[in-house]
Amino acid sequence: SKPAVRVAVTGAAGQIGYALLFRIASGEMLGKDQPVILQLLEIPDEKAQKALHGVMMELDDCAFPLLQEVTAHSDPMTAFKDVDIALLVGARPRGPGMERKDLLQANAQIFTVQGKALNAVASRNVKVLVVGNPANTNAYIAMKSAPDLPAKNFTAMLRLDHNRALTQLAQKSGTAVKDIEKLIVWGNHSPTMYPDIRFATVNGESLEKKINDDVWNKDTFIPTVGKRGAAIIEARGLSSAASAANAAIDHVRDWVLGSNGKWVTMGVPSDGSYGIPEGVIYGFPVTTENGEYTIVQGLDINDFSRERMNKTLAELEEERNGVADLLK
Ligand code: NAX
Repeated sequence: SKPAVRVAVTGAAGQIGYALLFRIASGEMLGKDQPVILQLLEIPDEKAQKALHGVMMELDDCAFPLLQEVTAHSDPMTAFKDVDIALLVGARPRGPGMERKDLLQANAQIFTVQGKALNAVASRNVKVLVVGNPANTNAYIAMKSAPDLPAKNFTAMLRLDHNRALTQLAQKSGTAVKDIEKLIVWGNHSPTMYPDIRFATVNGESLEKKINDDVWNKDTFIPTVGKRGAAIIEARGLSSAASAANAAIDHVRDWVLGSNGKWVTMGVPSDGSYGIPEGVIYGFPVTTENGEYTIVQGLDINDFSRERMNKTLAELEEERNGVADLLK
């Protein structure tokens, strides 16, 4: 059988971790013929480590045929040793009275340390997905902290936004999600993101024409996708977890196994495409093949789209400026 792939997951005792680990171990992320080793990181705190061991007991109790080994860590230098894939889920949540700037700084510290650890000990071709918020800026910090690794291997999760948008579109148009293609979510994983339906098709026909409701697009669709995370918190009393884990599985599966020509949204370091400054981790339409993604080129950007794309870019640049001192 194939040699095992080493997968690190941080924040492994958290709620996304709980929805994610069992699906990785069952082969839904890397394939039903791909053995995996899980290297799980949690904070050293006794309660977190105890909870992590509880999750590992449950992993044992699933007797997953593909799960070769599971290890628990409190130090990224051991957790990331030789990993091929790193899912950076753990992050500092916003506490009471915490300002956005404090949140950025606290997370910048975590992702500096983790970026350096990846740089030191991970596989030289490690694929990194940052889920922990602010995801794009955390990915940027980790990338900048890992100068010996390929920058293109640092990505942020926009796939949940993409999937949320797909279902909104399918419901509005009375079509099936599986038939919708060429949807894009540009920019930051935050309410400023821009879900762009101009190129989307359903069974090859223009979805925008089929829906034919510009007011719905601007006043309902775009804000609904942008505020979906808050709506879930309002309804559930907890933030999205199963859907976030599902999106992480989708992101990595497509990256590793290929999207078969389909467009998917990934937060990736810009190469300057569409006027987005190089290095900014930004949601782009990509196709994936042979373990590499390629940004879809040649799309026409109209005034409305440019304005939206600039707005979400401005927020990312502001976040980056807020942590610039830590990256010197
Ligand atoms: P939880 O608070 O349930 O779990 C997070 C876990 O991470 C905790 O167990 C904590 O001990 C651990 N942790 C914190 N700092 C760590 C560190 N330095 N190293 C290792 N572990 C650490 O949060 P959960 O609901 O699982 O969400 C995790 C992150 O995902 C949050 O930052 C959240 O905002 C973010 N999300 C991102 C989404 C996206 O689309 N990009 C959507 C869902 C989610 O909101």
